Amino acid sequence: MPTDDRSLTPERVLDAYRTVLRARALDDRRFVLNRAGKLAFIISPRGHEVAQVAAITALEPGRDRFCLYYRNFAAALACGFTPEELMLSAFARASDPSSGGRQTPGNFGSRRRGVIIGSSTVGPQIPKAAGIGLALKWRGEGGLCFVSFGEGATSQGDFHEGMNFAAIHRCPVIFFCENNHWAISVPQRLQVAGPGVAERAGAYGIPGVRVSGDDFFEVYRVVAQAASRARAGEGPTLIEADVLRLQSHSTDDDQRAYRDADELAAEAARDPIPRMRDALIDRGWLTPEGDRRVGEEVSREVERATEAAEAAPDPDPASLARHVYADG
Ligand SMILES: Cc1ncc(C[n+]2csc(CCOP(=O)(O)OP(=O)(O)O)c2C)c(N)n1
Repeated sequence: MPTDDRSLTPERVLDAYRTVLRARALDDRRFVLNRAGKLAFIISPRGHEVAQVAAITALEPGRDRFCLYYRNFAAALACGFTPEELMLSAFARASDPSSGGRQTPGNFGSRRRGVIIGSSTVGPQIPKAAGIGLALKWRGEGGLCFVSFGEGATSQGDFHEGMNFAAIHRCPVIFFCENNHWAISVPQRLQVAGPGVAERAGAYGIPGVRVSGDDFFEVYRVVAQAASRARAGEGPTLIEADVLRLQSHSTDDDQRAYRDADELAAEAARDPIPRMRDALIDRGWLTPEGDRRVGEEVSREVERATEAAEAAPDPDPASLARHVYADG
């Protein structure tokens, strides 16, 4: 596996950029559909997209396992979920591949993509990932488990249990904390004691790395390095990606009620997507005209995905107890 950005071809990065734009455009559409009363509830990845897609780009969907959390909409796209599949989940349709419309959207699951479905509870994917990492180590096929969560989750016991277990058994796990500095309305200073999350790795004797989540190339680099360590049998790494929460916690929340208006405006001006676009233009990998074309293609994809998902049938009420009780 690559350990630096030299192996990132322009094609791979442009593909990742398209995924980032797809995530943003789909999410914007989901927001409008929610306000129109067509979708019950969604959690936005706005501000996290670049970090999420960069991380998954450094890994191997199909070989690796992914324990994603509810804000990982862009990561799910990078793992191979299609726009239509994610819209089916948003509309809670029968053909939603994650749960047949049973879970809240944001609980991503796909056996063939190695994405292990979670729940909306904060934290339990973390010890689960440690166990999956141990199983992958025993299998000896070089796969690893990537697990993501917010900084709020690091004050749960699950975080410490998962880190401790994975460190003791040198499990091939990447702990990826997306620190947006807010857990709903609770700021980091009331949630995370000490200077931050990355420092906590030292207590378990594993590397802890802090990275700017708006820098595609840096996030790719640190995740690729953590992957190399994991595949070489050197154990887990904790990565803390500093990101912005550019949208309220969920569509049921309004962050203007508890966040400073100037701070929100300043963060909106630091949107990571234009930064990624500019980096690609600077490298000569993208032109403004090419950017416009990708944007238009993505808009058409969103149209098609929305129409298909809206027209898809709801789950059959007779199947309500399926996967809850044994059939028959
Ligand atoms: C165990 C548990 N406690 C509380 C909640 C309610 N809850 C849902 S999301 C959330 C905030 C988590 O914040 P963070 O981990 O920082 O992730 P973010 O949503 O900011 O990405 C809380 C408290 C929950 N779902 N599960």
